[in-house]
Amino acid sequence: MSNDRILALSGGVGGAKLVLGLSHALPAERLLVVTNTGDDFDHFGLRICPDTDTVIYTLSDLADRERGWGRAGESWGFMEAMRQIGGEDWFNLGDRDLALHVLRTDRLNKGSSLSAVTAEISDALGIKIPILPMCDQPVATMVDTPEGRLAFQHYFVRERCAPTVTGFEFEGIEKAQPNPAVVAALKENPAVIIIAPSNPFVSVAPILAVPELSNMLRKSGAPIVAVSPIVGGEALKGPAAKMMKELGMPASALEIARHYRGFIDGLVIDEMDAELAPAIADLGMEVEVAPTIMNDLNDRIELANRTVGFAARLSGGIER
Ligand code: FO1
Repeated sequence: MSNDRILALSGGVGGAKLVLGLSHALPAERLLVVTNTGDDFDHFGLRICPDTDTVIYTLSDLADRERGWGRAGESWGFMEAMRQIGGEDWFNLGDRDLALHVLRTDRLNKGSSLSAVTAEISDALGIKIPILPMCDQPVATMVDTPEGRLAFQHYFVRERCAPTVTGFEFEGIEKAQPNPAVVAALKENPAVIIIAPSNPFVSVAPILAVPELSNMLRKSGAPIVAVSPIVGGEALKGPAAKMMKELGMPASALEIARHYRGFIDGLVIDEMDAELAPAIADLGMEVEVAPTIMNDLNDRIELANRTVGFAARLSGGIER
C-alpha cells in the first residue's frame, strides 16, 4: 500500500518553479524534493550547489524572482572588490548568498555530509519540506564540445551556453550512492514521483544516473510522471532546446517523451503541443495536456495540482 508522499526530482530554475507550486499544493509532510548535484563545483575554495540552493531560496521565499537563482535584494560588494583585485568574476556570488557557501563549506570541511548541511540550512530557514541532494558524493557534470570538455558552470555561465554540445559526462557518478533519505522514502512506497520541467540532460540525467536510483524509483511502484521542459519547440529557460538540436534531436515535447520512454508512465505537455498527444501516447505513456508555462505563483500551483492529479489517476493502472 503506498503512502501519500510525492517525490519531486528537480534541477535548475524551471524545476524550482514547479517545486514551489507543489509546496503550496501539498502539506509539507507529503512532499520530498530530490535535487541535482551535478552542477555543484568548487569556486574560491567554496562548495557551490546551485540546484540545491535554488530550491532552498525558492522554498524560503528568499530567491531573486528575476534571476531564478541567488537571493533577492542582493548586494555585490564582494564581486566589486574581487574584480578590483583581479579575481575571477564570471560567476556572481552575492554578499548574502556568500554566507550560505561559507557556512556549507565550513561544515563539509568539518565532516558534515551535503545532506546534513542542506538539512541544517533548510531548518534554519524554516523550510519544512525535506530537500535531499541526490547523493553526498561529489559528481561533476561535464559538457563535451568540439573544443573539448567543459565543467558545467564554465559551459553554462562563463561561456553562456554558446559552445555546441556533443555529449555529457557525470564524473564521479560511479561512486555515488543514492541519498539514504531518498532510499528510505522509496522503500515506503511513495504515491507519486514527479520529474520537474528541468533540463533532461544536465539536471535530470545526473539524478537518474546515480547507481541503483533509477531502479529504485521504478520498483517503488509509484507512477512516474514528467513535465515537459520543452513547449512549442523551445525551452522556457536554459539551453535544453539548443542542446537537443545540437544532439541531432528535434526540440519538441515528443522528443522529450522519446527521451524518457520506458522510464516514465506519463508526460504533462503544454496546450501549445496538444497535437503531439496521440504520437506521445503511441510511445506507450499517458499524456496530460495542461498549461505548463509558469508566470506567477498561481500558475505554479495550478500545474502542481494538475501534475499530481494526473499521476494519482495513473496509480491505479501501474503494473510493473
Ligand atoms: N547563473 C548565471 O547565469 N550567472 C551567474 O553568475 C550565476 C551565479 C550563481 C551563483 C550561485 C548559484 O547558486 C547559482 C548561480 N547561477 C548563475 C545559476 C547556476 O549556474 C544555474 O542555476 C545552475 O547551475 C543551472 O541550473
